[in-house]
Amino acid sequence: MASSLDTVAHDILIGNDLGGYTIPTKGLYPYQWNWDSVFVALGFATFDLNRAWRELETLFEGQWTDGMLPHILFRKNDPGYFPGPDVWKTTHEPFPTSGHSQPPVAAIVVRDLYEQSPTPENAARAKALFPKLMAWHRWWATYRDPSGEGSVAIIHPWESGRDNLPDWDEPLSLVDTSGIEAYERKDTTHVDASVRPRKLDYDRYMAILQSGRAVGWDPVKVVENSPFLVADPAITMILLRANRDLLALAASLGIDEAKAEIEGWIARLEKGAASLWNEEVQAFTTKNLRSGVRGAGVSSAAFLAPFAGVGTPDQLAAMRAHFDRIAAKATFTVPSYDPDYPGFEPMRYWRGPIWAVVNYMIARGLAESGDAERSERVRADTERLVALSGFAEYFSPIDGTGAGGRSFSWTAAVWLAWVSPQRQVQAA
Ligand code: 9WN
Repeated sequence: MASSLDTVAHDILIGNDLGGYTIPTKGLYPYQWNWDSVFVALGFATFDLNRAWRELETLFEGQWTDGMLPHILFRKNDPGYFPGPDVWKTTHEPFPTSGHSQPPVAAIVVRDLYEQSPTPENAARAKALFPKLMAWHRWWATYRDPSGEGSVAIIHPWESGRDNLPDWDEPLSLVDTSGIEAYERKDTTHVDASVRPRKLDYDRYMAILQSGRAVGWDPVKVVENSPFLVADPAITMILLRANRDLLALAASLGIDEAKAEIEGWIARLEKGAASLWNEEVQAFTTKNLRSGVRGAGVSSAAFLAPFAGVGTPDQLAAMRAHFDRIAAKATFTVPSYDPDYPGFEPMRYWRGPIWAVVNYMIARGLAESGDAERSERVRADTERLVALSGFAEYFSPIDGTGAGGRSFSWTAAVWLAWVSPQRQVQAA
């Protein structure tokens, strides 16, 4: 029997469904977001597989002709969010979007949906999405790893999905904000400013946005012109994992002609991920491609190595040691940033708080690599967090306080798909 939290999670998804697409939460985020929608599809798949496919299909309506899948789809204007379509000034039709992407988790979930029920109808839906996924992954390979070295770069902290991570502080400090237009934030009218990025961060976010807009969002010029260009281990590992799933999907669907290209991407990304190993930190960390400076602390990305299938035995042992140290210190796992690092802030967005979707990917990788114990620790912690603070956007790893938006779609979705004790019974 479904628990009351299962019912609440179900009702959150239904309540945030605006008709074929789902917003992350009312008020704070009134549009369709890229990786949110993908996790939302996983949640819908637990009770309405047709609706789950629909979420992904509507998401790809935002895809650009160059293959890029934007981080926000502005289907109708909502003055409650900043920066909206009038600021981004992109030219996508039939509705505007933002100008850069977000973590490429879609192929992972398309494979999940298809394998959940490999009927001819679902094969047709997966086949229709397949070339769109190829185009998006090709866009990453072409424009965000132009040197072919394999690590994938982002041009904006928003593109990472981990917006104010301490690792962005150094690259952001090099961004000149003297030419930014006057602007008014809306996020802090919805939630407390102490749990959101600081004003200085927003000024820099706006300067980078303006640098992309100035070159008409041309994918080559955006990279040349951006004052921020950082190789991100999380994006690199997620894309690697997504390519592994895309390859498996191609095999199940009998799409042989894609095989060699995807295998080429995988080989490149394996090298790229390996190049982000930071010997000093004993973890995979960011690399500022403008200054060469490496991220100096352990972020949640470090624990995505098993999910991506990367890391030598020694590197994975170091990862487990970091996990155990952090798990002993924090009450709940996995903080977005190391609590032993000076930049750690338990309530401020991506500088410490726990995000259920990141926990999902970390735990899935740990389980797949045979580490049932740590995987279960992450799941059980996520269950305790939701039981304590509801379906919040994120949670303090120290005392479990919920923060940011409430009735949050992806928290509800991963509850249904993974955290719920009922789900564990079904999976057993
Ligand atoms: C900017 C929607 C999104 C998530 C991101 C998260 C937050 C947006 C913002 O909300 O970012 O994209 O305005 O703060 O950082 O990961 O996709 O839930």
